[in-house]
Amino acid sequence: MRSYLPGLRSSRTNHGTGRPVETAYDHVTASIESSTGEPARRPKGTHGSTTTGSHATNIILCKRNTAVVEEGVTIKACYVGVRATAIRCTMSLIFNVLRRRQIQLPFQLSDEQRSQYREDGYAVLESVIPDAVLTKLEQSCRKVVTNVDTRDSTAVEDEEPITSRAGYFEPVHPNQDASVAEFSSCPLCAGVVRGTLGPTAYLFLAQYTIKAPGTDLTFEWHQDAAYLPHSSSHTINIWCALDDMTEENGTLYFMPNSQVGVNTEQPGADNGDLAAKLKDEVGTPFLAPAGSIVVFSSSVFHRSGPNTTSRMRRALTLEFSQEPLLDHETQQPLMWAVPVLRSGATV
Ligand SMILES: O=C(O)CCC(=O)C(=O)O
Repeated sequence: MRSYLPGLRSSRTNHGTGRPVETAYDHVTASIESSTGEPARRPKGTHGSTTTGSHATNIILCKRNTAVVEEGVTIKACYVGVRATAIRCTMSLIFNVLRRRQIQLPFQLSDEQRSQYREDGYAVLESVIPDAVLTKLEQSCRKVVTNVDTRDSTAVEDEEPITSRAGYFEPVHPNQDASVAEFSSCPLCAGVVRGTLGPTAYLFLAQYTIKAPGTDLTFEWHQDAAYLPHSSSHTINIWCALDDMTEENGTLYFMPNSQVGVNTEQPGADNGDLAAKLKDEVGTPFLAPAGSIVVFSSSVFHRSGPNTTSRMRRALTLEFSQEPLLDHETQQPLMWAVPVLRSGATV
């Protein structure tokens, strides 16, 4: 009779005595008894059933390393149960390892993404953030919103608490947020940074950029680099969609191949952003599901529209530089300088 588990011997007669044999195996033991307390017998011609007429067969996982098996009684039912459990455990183990590995595996931009970044100044990576990671970031984002709302509800401005916000632009330092810390140094981010910025990188800002439902909060055409006039360092923005990004909810738009020079002399727009000459241009929208990333050079022109939907539009932006951003006069850091990559390896 064939064995159903490695190391498990099937029932058999003790040669010579004709008595049941003790069958030892590694992980489980089983005794099969009928409901009368008598050892269960498999009717001739049947194979491995757990019930035999009125004799319900109980399978009991009991003492380790010993199974008393009546001559001629199959323990196939037991094998099947144990096998199913073993398969379930193994599958769950493999699944968990793979799920964790998804973000632990080295990540590289594809050739297409590299050339899009080189030519257009930005590259789109659709649905690259694993679901489990996305869930953690959403939770972290929700916590930030709750904290801000709590702060606002107790703050007094002109004697009145702030009751509504058009948007939230809240920095989240990795030292204060484990999900952001984990994500900003994960192989996915490291791969994107390496493929765009190079082998040495510092995180100088991480923030949630959230547009409240039904707000006309917009950002006119601008270059992020225009806000870093003291730096000549190449910088990038890894903009991560926590929600599906659509034209209706205020996604980003890019002006491809506009990453030429940085004009810090642009006049300020109403909302304080630096407006560009591109004022009447629409640009190319970033339309992608939650869990997607658009990585862009800080000198490419981009803008974003209003959120006309009934739901928040949430993103996490991570900004990296090739070297710490220092004030030229004081040599003091202008922003954070969290080392992320050194000689191509994560710090
Ligand atoms: O999130 C947005 O809508 C605008 C963000 C932006 O323009 C930026 O991060 O530079």
